[in-house]
Amino acid sequence: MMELRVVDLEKRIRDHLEKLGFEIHPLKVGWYNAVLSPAFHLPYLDDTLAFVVLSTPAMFDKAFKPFLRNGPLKKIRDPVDQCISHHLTLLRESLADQQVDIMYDYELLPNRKPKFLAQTAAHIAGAAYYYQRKDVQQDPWGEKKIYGVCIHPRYGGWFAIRALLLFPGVEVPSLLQKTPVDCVTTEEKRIELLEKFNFHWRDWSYRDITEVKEKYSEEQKTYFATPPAERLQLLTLQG
Ligand code: GSH
Repeated sequence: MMELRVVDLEKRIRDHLEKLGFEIHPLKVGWYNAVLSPAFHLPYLDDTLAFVVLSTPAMFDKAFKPFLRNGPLKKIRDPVDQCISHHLTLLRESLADQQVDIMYDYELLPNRKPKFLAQTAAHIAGAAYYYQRKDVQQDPWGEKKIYGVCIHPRYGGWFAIRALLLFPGVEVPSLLQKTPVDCVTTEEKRIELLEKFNFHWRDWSYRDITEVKEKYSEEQKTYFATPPAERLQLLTLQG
């Protein structure tokens, strides 16, 4: 019974979000909590079902531009964030029989910590490998603070982690954990990736560390490279 319900639930979420250019990956809260210090633990039972939600390059045309076309352009302060919360709210409404908690990547707790660690969640769910300093053996960075970065097997760095969906009423003790595809395998490439991400992130070259199947269009690149206040005037919203 339980398993069928979960398969059905996953299919409903997938059907709703994939056509909008999102990707979902299931995980158990216990897997996530197990790799983090207590300060970051999510207060759910270990077997609780969750999904990490990614936006793929297609989200821009399939969800974002239609969202802008249908809304009152001038009043929107955070169009990207609002587009995503709009669609996840609709999803939640379509799952009216389920309790769903949604945490967005842009949400902070009162102590300024993020509500959830998006890259850890993506790695643990098998969605995208989270490359960190500890994945490099001969570390050349001394005292410097080095941030890690997720790389997706299809989209390289051309995607974003947007949210975590949690189902407090649904426990999935037998969910199988997938390991993320390790697509940056050599020591040299991993060093190059972390160097690009930490010291040259503005040129976005880290996103092309692997061969990608699909990436942002020129229009989408220009959009995200432009300061938020000047973005909307860039877009051609017909069609
Ligand atoms: N808060 C603003 C909005 O909602 O429009 C800005 C949103 C924004 O630009 N977010 C970045 C993003 O989506 C940071 S996650 N970038 C896409 C990417 O880096 O791939």
